[in-house]
Amino acid sequence: MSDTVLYDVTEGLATVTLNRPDAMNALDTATKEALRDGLRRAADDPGVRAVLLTGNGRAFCVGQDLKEHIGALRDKGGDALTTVHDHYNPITLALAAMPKPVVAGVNGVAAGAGAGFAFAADYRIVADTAAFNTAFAGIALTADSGMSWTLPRLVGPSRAQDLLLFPRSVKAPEALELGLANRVVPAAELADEARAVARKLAEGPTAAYAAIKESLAYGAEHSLAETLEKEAELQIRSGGTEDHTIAVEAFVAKETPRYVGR
Ligand code: T3D
Repeated sequence: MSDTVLYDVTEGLATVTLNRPDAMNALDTATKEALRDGLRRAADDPGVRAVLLTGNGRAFCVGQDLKEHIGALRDKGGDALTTVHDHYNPITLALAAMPKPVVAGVNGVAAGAGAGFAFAADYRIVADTAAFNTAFAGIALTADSGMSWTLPRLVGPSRAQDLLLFPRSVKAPEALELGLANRVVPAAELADEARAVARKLAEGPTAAYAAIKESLAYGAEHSLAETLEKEAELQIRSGGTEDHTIAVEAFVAKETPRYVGR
């Protein structure tokens, strides 16, 4: 793992931290590769039951490192034209299709692909000093990192058009109002609160969470009748987990369930 992305697993929670604070966690090639590989590792590790994605320093992530990018554009080399396929798409898919919950602890500004990654997470807890900025049109690019899919689903098509055509920094209170943030907390409390939310999910019924993610993604693309069939299939799978029996036994006994994550 590169030192620009830190990876830690503690008690079932994988914390993936973007660690280029002096560059506002801009995504150079090494960072994109390490982030992609770290998220895949978290997805494949059965010991990981939730993922927290956050950043060190004053930014969450300002997207593509434009200082690296301009060199690649001028030289007609580097990964300027291939990075969406090689990095942004796999990272976004790893987040969205992660078979366990992903919390974005948005410690500061999230711009371009950085905002796209936060939007692909399942829960966004946001520092009151943070902001989201789609940024793409500001450098004559279209949306990537899944933003054409996630943003209209979060805020509706009209607001998505506005935010993509006229990029601006949407500060935390407005982000909460629009549905870009699930929760806003004082900046000094962001790290602890984000860890607490992610830890609570890591102690939860992992397989049911995976089924909920699958069901929501399916429902977004299919008819009600098809979604009912999918729900039935996923409910049979969820009902067969050890965690379901543990939960019902605990309910009947008026105890707190201790989930095993399968
Ligand atoms: O082919 C492809 O690569 C496609 C891939 C696309 C993926 C993308 O993510 S495209 C979008 C790239 N990101 C942006 O366009 C965002 C650019 N940044 C901004 O608009 C603003 O910096 C922010 C709104 C994010 C924050 O504004 P503010 O006022 O808080 O900070 P600032 O003063 O603008 O920036 C502080 C420093 O960070 C500054 O460096 P300096 O002057 O102190 O040396 C600035 O240049 C640097 N910085 C900010 N964003 C980036 C960056 N450096 C490199 N890459 C950046 N993306």
